[in-house]
Amino acid sequence: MAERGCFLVLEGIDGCGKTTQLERLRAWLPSSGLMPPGAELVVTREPGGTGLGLALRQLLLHPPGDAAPGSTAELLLYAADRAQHVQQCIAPALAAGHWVLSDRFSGSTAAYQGHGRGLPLALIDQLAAIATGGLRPDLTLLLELPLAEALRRRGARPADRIEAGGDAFLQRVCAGFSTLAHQQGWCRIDAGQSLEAVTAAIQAAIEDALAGDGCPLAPQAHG
Ligand code: Z5A
Repeated sequence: MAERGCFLVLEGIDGCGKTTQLERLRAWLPSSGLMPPGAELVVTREPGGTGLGLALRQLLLHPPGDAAPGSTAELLLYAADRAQHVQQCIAPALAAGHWVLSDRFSGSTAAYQGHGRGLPLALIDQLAAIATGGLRPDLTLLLELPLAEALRRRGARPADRIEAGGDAFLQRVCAGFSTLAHQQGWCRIDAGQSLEAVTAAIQAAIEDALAGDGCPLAPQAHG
């Protein structure tokens, strides 16, 4: 039976550069020498890593007419997306020995719905345990960027429903991510550097984390 694969997550406010760096990791990781022979890299995202998730993503970010969810319904929809994502995509890939790289995971719910919307973090933790079955990333990398720079990078692109929450909301999310990184031991990356420097910092952080024993399996990650 294959050894369980490694689960890596990128987190951060929108516009911090996750998508750009995810594509660079997609190219680099398989040739990095870190992945065992035969292991494939599954690159995915939340919301929207499954068929159900794509439908939920549309409802969450671009709801039609008066279909915008309130904050509790929003929390539950993100949890539903995650439950399906773990069950259908992440857990089977890890069990087969493949590596999974996800653009966002439970940390985003704690940051946006917890710190941003003000929903109770204890409730969010309980819901995360249900949605993930106890699965946690082996390594979470937070791309930290001041909100003003993230907004500048977003430029004239139209805001989705979450982005349209306003600067005070996004500032709470931004500060929440830093608090979570501190509390949960995430790896913090200065995303305000040049593209090349951010890429180098991410690669070095992954190599450091995986040095020696290979994938640093979190004890809770076997649930
Ligand atoms: N959400 C939630 O509320 N709760 C949850 O549990 C989950 C999610 C899972 C998903 O949005 C939304 O759902 C998100 C949180 C919420 N909404 N908000 N706000 P998404 O998946 O559509 O998108 P996103 O995750 O928010 O990210 P994004 O908008 O795609 O941006 P990004 O991936 O972080 O950045 P990027 O596209 O790679 O880069 C942005 C621009 O900056 C682009 O022009 C790049 O070329 C440029 N860039 C990137 N890096 C650099 C550097 N280093 N220097 C200069 N310019 C750069």
